[in-house]
Amino acid sequence: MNGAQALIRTLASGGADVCFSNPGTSEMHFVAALDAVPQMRGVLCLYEGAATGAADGFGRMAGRPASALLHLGPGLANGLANLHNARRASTPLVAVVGDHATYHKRYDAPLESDIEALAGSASRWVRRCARSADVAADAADAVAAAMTPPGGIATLILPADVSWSEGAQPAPPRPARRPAPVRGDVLSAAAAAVRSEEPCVILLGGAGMMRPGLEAASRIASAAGVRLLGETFPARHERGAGIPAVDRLAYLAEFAMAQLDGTRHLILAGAREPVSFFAYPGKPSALVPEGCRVHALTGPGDDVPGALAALADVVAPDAKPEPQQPVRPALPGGDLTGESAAAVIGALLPEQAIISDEANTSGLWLPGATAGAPPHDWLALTGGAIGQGLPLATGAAIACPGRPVLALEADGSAMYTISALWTHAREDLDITTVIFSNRSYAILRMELDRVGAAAAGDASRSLLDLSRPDLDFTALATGMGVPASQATTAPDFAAQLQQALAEPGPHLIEAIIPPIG
Ligand SMILES: Cc1ncc(C[n+]2csc(CCOP(=O)(O)OP(=O)(O)O)c2C)c(N)n1
Ligand SMILES: [Mg+2]
Repeated sequence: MNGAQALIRTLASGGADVCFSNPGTSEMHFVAALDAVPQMRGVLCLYEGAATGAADGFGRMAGRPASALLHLGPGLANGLANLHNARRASTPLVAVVGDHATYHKRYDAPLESDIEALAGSASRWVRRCARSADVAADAADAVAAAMTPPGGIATLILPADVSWSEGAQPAPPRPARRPAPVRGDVLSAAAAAVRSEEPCVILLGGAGMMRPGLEAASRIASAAGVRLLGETFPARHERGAGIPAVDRLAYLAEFAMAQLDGTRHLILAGAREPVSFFAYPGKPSALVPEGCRVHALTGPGDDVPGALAALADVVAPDAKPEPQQPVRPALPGGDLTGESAAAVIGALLPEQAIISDEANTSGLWLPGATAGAPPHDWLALTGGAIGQGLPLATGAAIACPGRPVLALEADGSAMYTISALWTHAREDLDITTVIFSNRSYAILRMELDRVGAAAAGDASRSLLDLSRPDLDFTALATGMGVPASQATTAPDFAAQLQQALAEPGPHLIEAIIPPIG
């Protein structure tokens, strides 16, 4: 067996059995090995950012790594923005980066570059395979590294001759490390904070945004003075009717500061200490209010739901979680706006939907409109690098066949990785994409004022404007095999969304809406 076959067998038996791929010459033996190893599903992505984003979506929903196959340094570099988002999401992911044959590197051929340097920026683990006899052990180590709580990116650099040389054998999966339980003294300190009855916020993040963590947190919130908040951009938030609701910390620092105002104890459960997304002249970066004590109930790799349940058992042993009641907005009439589009989505959201949310400014009303919809998963833009949403939907749909996926996409962000639509069609994925076509980088128009940059001229305006020409998303989608329509009123949008959700396979609706503000 050659190195590539042993590698793929080892990845697949370790659970990394989908490979989102954009191959090149140095990966041809990897590609050929897919025929010999049917346990591995190769999925072609037409841009590396679409492959890494899909691997992120898969990992978030499957709880096990997908792999991404990338072509040397330039292929990895094209995939880095979504690897960055995956890193911030703590997604388990194995990136396989093909390289020149070991003996070819010294010739400095055109694609030669410093792969390790690029990989190091997003990976928690990087290894270069040296020999085909070792490649399977390297792959098993990569899967284990990716799965080590809370999850992260393992990058395996695969020279072409290691891939094509014989003498390899698959390796068995390594046992996964379990999340660490909360320490007694940490638990006592958090319990004392809750029992102080001083204003206390539990900031939830990571695994704390899933149902078991939310239910435990909801029990704790029955204690006097305790409020719950969620991190601004969760990797995966289970929400909807029957699940305890939690508001997320606002993106805008002034709103987040208002949410945290007066807090004396901030308990971190799977979340980092809150900071402003950007610096603004004269405004603070750290959002913890003055005089507030921070209690880290969990650190990276700790058992977040377990810690919350242990805290609930101490401070609220008899409390029951308080589930969100089912409630939906009425279908609106009239103009299509961010607000009326959100009401339509809230009214029609199907059971067990997965939402890939990159709606940006047009998404302001979505959390409220969908809070009481049937239970669903909400995947946010964890690392702030736009171009995540369409690929993330690819991976989520492949991880969860049978569940409807909604990609809620701002127009500017959609264009970064628009080729993901082709993979939606190629793999016949049940993804409904809604493009919020406000023909602008609306958030940057807002930020222009907020950072105090004096700009009102045509030159600056034109850099934040997506018209001249208008993007034709229905043409882009149909050109890649995705049936598409355009909506300009709320009832139009409702009818088109209803139809798209009723039919299997991918659809795209371009919702023409005005920019906010
Ligand atoms: C990879 C990357 N490049 C650039 C940016 C800067 N950026 C932030 S928002 C934005 C435009 C967003 O426009 P759109 O997606 O249409 O959303 P809208 O603001 O209109 O709601 C840009 C370019 C970024 N966040 N990430
Ligand atoms: Mg826009």
